[in-house]
Amino acid sequence: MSKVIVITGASSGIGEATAKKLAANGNQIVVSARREDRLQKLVSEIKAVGGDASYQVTDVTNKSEVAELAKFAVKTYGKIDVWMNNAGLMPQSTLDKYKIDEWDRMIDVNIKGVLYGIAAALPFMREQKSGQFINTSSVAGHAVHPGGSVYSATKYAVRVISEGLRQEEAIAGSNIRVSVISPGAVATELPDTISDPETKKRVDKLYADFAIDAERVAEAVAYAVEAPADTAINEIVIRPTTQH
Ligand code: NJP
Repeated sequence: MSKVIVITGASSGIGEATAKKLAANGNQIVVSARREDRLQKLVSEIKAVGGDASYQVTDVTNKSEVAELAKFAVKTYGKIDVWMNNAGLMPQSTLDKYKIDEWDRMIDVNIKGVLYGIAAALPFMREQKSGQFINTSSVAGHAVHPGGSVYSATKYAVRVISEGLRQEEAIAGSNIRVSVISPGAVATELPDTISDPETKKRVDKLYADFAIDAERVAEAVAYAVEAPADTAINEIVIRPTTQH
């Protein structure tokens, strides 16, 4: 059955690939991010192959805009079946580089953006007595490496918030599922956010050596979305076979 699926951070990478995959599977997709030209192009591409998609420009660090995104989805398609909190950035560096603005930015987008998404969509899902959150974490939400402390902290937070939400909704009997997608290296624009030259060089090499395509992650998301309603796929960790 067709689902209404909202995706943040859909202007590139994993979000874009997931929008295309879920649209191809017959769902109605609302894509959002800050770059309107990318969103317009994506919606045109989906429609060109017979899919159904709309976009709304949204900065996930702005809670009013995130609330408006949920209202837009309900106004356009009548409900929200799935909300994918996917927007994120990864300006990694060692702590002694004191990139405090980048720490703030990661906390604002990767953690607060997810919380704003939950606050925006949960009331509609509670009302419907059904729904699903897909929150993009990372293998960095399972382990920390030098240069990745703040990014990892944000991705651990996504897993903790997701698990708390899962337990709360299970107790509430709201029929709302929570799924975490934790990718390893995926070939996207994510490393472009790294401003520290040393870290950039290391991450670029790692991605050149073994990053997998975003379509692989999109297939994992589709699996979680398409699982029977009585079954919650709570986390999928997906990484290149050769990533250690
Ligand atoms: O990266 P990229 P991915 N408000 O850079 C958006 C996680 N992950 O697809 O606003 C709203 O192509 C940005 O859109 P725009 C990662 O942490 C990835 O890899 O137009 N949106 C773009 O659409 C992240 O959570 C890997 O600039 C904002 C999107 O975010 C998720 O996967 C590994 C925004 C980023 O797309 C998707 O990232 C891993 C804002 N303020 C976890 N700021 C990997 N690729 O290897 C950014 O473990 N965006």
